[in-house]
Parts: sequence; structure tokens; C-alpha cells
Amino acid sequence: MCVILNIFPKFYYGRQRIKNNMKIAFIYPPQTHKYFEEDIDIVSREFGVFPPLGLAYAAAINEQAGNKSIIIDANAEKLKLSDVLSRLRQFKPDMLGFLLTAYGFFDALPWVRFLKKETGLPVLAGNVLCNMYPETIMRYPEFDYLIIGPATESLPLLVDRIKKSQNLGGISGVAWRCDGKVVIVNPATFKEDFSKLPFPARHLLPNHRYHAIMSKRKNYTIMITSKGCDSKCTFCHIHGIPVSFRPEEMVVAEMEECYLKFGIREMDIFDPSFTMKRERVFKICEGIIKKGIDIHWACRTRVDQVDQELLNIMSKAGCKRILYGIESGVDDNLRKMQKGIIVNQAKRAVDLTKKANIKSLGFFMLGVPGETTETLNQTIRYSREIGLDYAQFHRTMAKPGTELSKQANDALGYDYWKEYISGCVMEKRLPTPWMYLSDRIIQKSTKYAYLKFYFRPRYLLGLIAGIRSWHELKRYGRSALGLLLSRRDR
Ligand code: B12
Repeated sequence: MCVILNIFPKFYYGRQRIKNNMKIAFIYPPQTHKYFEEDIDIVSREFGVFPPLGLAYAAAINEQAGNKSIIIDANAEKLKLSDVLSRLRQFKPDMLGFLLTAYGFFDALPWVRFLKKETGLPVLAGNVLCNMYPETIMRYPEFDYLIIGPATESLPLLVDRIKKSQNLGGISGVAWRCDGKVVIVNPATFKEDFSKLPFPARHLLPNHRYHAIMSKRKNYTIMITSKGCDSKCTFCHIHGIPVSFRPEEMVVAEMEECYLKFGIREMDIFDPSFTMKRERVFKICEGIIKKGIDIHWACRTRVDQVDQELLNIMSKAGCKRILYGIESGVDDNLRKMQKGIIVNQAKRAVDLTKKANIKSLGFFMLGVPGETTETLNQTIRYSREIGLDYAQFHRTMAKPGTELSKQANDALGYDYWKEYISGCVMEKRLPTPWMYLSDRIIQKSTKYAYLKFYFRPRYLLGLIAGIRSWHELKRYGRSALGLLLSRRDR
């Protein structure tokens, strides 16, 4: 029989056994740059301070079920462990919650260890890493419960059973310990039902703390209106996530809530491809315009998923920036990474975007399958030729769950991400068997690409003319200096 008995921590000694509501403290530790990240160090550090959306969803789901949540964003608030402890003493939680990503696992682990030891509280974790490697994570005795996949149904059920000290059997999408053994029950589906998912608990976030390097207004936030993607790019694992959409009226309602309740005036829509469903975007934009929501927003999409009519209405609805996955200036490269576009489509999308009075940012990947010195230079040149307002250059890295990571694992002879999370291998760059160029060349080219793009005199003048605040100026200044002076090979 497995009954949950470990919810009587030091904080609660002598309290009644069955609680009416469960208090969960969701904690986001400071995030550090990692050697295997696709962004170079300076870009990663200066890119912005973003809300931990996954935690905000989990906190909202817990509240919707009649429980209490707080979010301690130690990353944005620059809190130390001692600060977190004193907030926990005030809130008196029953459980601690952490968001686990492959990149952030070893940022979170020491915090989990310390806070669990100090409070004696059980630890719950969720997010993309728990979906991929639940068994590996549960080998760490610090983790008591994992949510695997969407949390909307599993989290309230889990919490309810824990509250009543009942057996956890029969709940899907959860991992836990039972008589010293780990039990993992996969979810029935990984598809997120956005119509049941509450809005993220922004009332628990320090909204005034967030910003992106390009943001111009405060408060700033990020938002998700869909999950998954129907493209099959080899460097991305998102196509493994079933596609699902937040209903249009709910998207508009969430934006309105951001505007009215949280003073949000700028947001980044982080969907992999916001314009995947054209009619949906029209409805969302019409809703924003009708309600007069004065939020400037940005979104990410594919260059083959925009047209003039769509861009015009997006512009009218407050869209100020579109971040396009252009990836390469070489058709053969695009084909090898199964991007499903050709080079000319990027130029067309940027032109149309400009006509709609929206700025465009191009994401480029250096060191992609088949890359040579010539193709590398061709891509760097191309980034300057198509009239982009901003560009971001990524080293091609084998992210967990991607086709590229399979190739890297084959070259290594083991599953790097699994071993990394297990603590058996160090943080390092992964092999790139899909091309001949060395890591050093890609690193140097990435920095060179930034310098070539951003340090053009005419471009710099335009950028400075568009600066609206002292903070913005400081952010750009710091990034520029960092780029010029950085010597660290990260
Ligand atoms: C928003 C976002 C961010 C935000 C917020 C972080 C977050 N995860 O909340 C910011 C900007 C901070 C961010 C940063 C990064 N991100 Co990010 N991010 C996303 C994005 C676009 C959406 C996540 C989201 O909110 N989805 C919507 C919600 C509803 O779904 P969900 O995340 O699956 O959450 C549900 C459950 O998992 C669960 N849940 C989630 N968290 C928790 C926590 C607890 C305690 C519980 C109980 C449950 C729970 O509840 C939710 C509701 O069901 C995804 C891509 C995508 N479209 O999924 C990438 C993604 C997760 N990010 C990714 C990466 C790589 C990064 C960075 C490393 C980027 C970088 N180079 O700096 C950093 C890492 C930061 C870190 N250490 O956490 C990768 C992860 C790759 C991987 N395989 O591990 C993804 C998949 C993008 C990609 N193209 O590959 N990211």
C-alpha cells in the first residue's frame, strides 16, 4: 500500500493531518549561462529577465483547485537562499515546487537540496525535463513528486490525495516514491487543453522586474497562446509536442487581464509559430482592436506563414516586432535541417513586415548540418542584406530530444543529456558530427556575425535614434561593450 506520509515537515510539527488547502511555494532559482547553450555568454546574460511561465501556470492550477500558492522568482529579484528562507517562513508552505529544464537543472538542484534540508518539506517538480527524463530525475532523493506532461488535471489530483494522505495509484502524469521504489505513470496525452488551463498566476509575479533587451515599455511580460509546431526541423524538439491552441477569445481575455490588472504595456508571445493558423490570428487581432488593449507585442513565426493582409492587421493590433526563424542564407543548409523554406522567402517576409510598419528580427543558426566556411560567411552576409532590424545568431547545439542530439549521442556512444542530468558527465559542448567545422570557428563566427550586423555606422545611428529610455540605453550599451570586450569562449 502506498500512502503519502511525508508532508509533516519541520515547519508544521504538531499541525492537523488533513489540511483544507495545500500551500505550495514555487521557486525559480537564479539562472546561469551554460557552456552548451546556443546563445553566446553575453547575449544570454543581456537578453532579458523573463517570468517563469511554467511555474506561473502550475501556481494558477493549484489556486484554481482551492489551494494556495506563492512564486518566489529569485532570478528576477536577485534573492539569496537566506531571503528565500525568510519568505518561506512567512508563507509556511506544505510543499516546494521547482521548474526543471535540461539547461537549468544544476541551477535548481543546489537550491532544492538546501531548501529541502532547511524546511524538511517535500519537493514537487515539473516542466519539459520531467517529461523527458522522469526516471533520471527521480534518482535524486530530493525530488518527491514529478508532474509529467500537462498539469491541469494531474496536479490538483496529486495535491488532493496528498492532503488526504491517500494512495496515489491511478493518477496519470505523475511520478512519486512508494515503499522506497519510484513509480512513474505517464500521462494519457501530452496535449495541453488550453480551454481548461487557467491564465498564468501573474498576480504572484514581480511583473515590474521583467524586461527583454528590445522591450521599450513597462510592465513587460511573456505569453503563450499555443504549444507544439507542425514543422519538422532537426534542431528542435517542439514538433514532438502535440499542437494545441488557446481559444482566440481566451487569448484576448488574457491580454486584457494583463493590461488592466498587471499594468502590462509590452509582451512577447513565445509561441513557436504564432501565425501557424491564419484565421485564428485575425480573430485575436480583431479582439485586441475591439477592446482597445494598448499593449505593444512581439511574436515568433515562420517566414512562410505571413502575408501582407495578416501583417497589416497584426500591426494595427499592436504588433511591433516579429522574430523570424530564418536560420540560414543557404538553400542547401535549409534543406538539410528540414526547415521547409527557401532563402528567398525570408527576404519577402522581411519586406512585407516593413511595409506593415513592424520591425523584424532574424534568428540565424551557425554550424548547421553541412556547414562550410563559405556557407557560414554566406549566412552572415545574408543577415545584413535583407533589411532586418535585429538579428540573433545561435551556435547549432544538440538540444535534448532533437534529431541533432541523436546524432551527437551516436558520436559520443551515450545519451549525453541523460548522463548530464545524472551528474555523470560535465557541462560541455556536444560533438557536431553533422559538419566539419570546429567549435572554435563557430564560436568566433558567432561573435563576428554580431559585430558585423550591429556595428554598422548607419545601423547604430538608427538604433540610437529609436532608444526611448535610460534603461534601454544602458542595456544596449552593456551588450555592445560586452560583445566588444568579451574574451571568454562561452
Ligand atoms: C516560455 C518559455 C521560456 C521562458 C519561461 C521559462 C519556462 N519554461 O517557464 C523563458 C524565456 C525564461 C525561457 C528560458 C529558456 N528556455 Co524556454 N521556453 C519557453 C517556451 C516558449 C514555452 C514554455 C511554456 O510556458 N509553455 C506553456 C505551458 C502551458 O506549457 P509547459 O511549459 O509545458 O508547462 C506545463 C507543464 O509542463 C507543467 N509545468 C511546467 N512547469 C512546471 C513546474 C512545476 C513545479 C509543476 C508542478 C508543473 C509545471 O504545467 C504547465 C501546464 O500544464 C518553450 C517552448 C514551448 N513552446 O513549449 C521553451 C523551451 C521550454 N525553452 C527552452 C530553452 C532551451 C530555454 C533556455 C535554455 C533558452 C536559453 N538559451 O536561454 C532558457 C532556459 C531557462 C531555464 N533554465 O528555465 C527549450 C527547452 C529545450 C529542452 N529540450 O530542454 C524549449 C522547449 C524551447 C525549444 N525550442 O527547444 N523559456
